[in-house]
Amino acid sequence: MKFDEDEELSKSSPIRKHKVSKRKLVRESGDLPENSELGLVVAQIGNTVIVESDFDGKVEYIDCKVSGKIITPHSQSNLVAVGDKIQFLRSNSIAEDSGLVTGRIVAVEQRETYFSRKAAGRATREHVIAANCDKLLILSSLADPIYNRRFIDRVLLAAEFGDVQPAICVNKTDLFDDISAFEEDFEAYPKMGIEVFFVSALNQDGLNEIIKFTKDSTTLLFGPSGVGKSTLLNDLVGQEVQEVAEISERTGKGQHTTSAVRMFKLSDTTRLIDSPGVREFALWNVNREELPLYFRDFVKFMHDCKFTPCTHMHEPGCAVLAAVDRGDIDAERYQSYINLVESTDEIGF
Ligand SMILES: Nc1nc2c(ncn2[C@@H]2O[C@H](COP(=O)(O)OP(=O)(O)OP(=O)(O)O)[C@@H](O)[C@H]2O)c(=O)[nH]1
Ligand SMILES: [Mg+2]
Ligand SMILES: [Zn+2]
Repeated sequence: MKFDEDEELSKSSPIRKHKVSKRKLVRESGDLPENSELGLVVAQIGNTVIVESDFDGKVEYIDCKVSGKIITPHSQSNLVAVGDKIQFLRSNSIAEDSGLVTGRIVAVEQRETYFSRKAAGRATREHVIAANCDKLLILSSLADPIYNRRFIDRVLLAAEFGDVQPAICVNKTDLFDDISAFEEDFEAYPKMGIEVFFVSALNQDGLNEIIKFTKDSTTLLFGPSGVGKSTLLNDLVGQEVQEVAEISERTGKGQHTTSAVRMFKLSDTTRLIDSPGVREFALWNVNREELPLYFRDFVKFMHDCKFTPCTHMHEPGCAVLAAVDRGDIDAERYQSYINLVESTDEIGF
């Protein structure tokens, strides 16, 4: 099993991924080697995992591989993700690319939270983008590329599945004189307890709310390519730590500039994770019956449906449909629900 299973990521990675041919022996439990050390995965670049070790305040970075025996409770997803707490064994060599001491990951701890999707491409497996993050900032933009509410709603659900607190950041407000129509389009979210921030990362406008949201937690920035994730991250870090690139003139889309998931430490308690822009986002492990429960804005109406179970699609006396008709449930949210139900039909859940 390869641990870097993201085709999109490997295609655009400057460091070519070489096939992991060596077999990995994955076990759910077992004894750790005596001299293993605790570390935190802070970056994943192709087959290389950068691990931060903090021993009595002495911070060090180790260039690790995942090979040989590994103990992990997550054998069904990628074995290692940024944010994972791991045990590693140090070796006495220096990595050519990074100049760091090398090591080997021997165990991964149980993930407290995670943000995952169905792996890109044809394979059906889970791809955990980040583990143990407290919050998720879904980045989108008013134009170049224009936001997609279907995408946002799917990502919100994935956050719910993994127990990560989501918020929505709508970037590039500088491109419009009047953004009131856009603000209206996002009105449904604050009503269900999901914060929405309208910002211009370029002009550093509206960032205070984001600083407040991310303070004292680990936050993953996630969204399509070109929406300004790395621009915003650089603003928040206060330095140009991540490369930023122009939108393609030909397609009006981003150019997949960021190619690796990478964590940055702003203070002892605040961390941000930048991630590569994705082309598609499919949910992992959607259960059709449970789906409505994850639509927070549907839940309070569902109890009044005449039939149980109710798919909220066509049943007479459906309270969710009635709420959509009255405008008490946002029509676009309902459309996202329908799309998801239809996609679960296709994949046979
Ligand atoms: N007008 C405007 N442009 C912005 C803003 N934020 C970012 N951009 C531009 O959008 C382009 C893409 O920005 P990036 O930060 O590289 O986007 P990204 O989301 O990190 O993209 P990937 O790494 O490819 O996923 C760059 O040309 C930025 O200068 C903004 O607030 N307003
Ligand atoms: Mg980027
Ligand atoms: Zn119903």
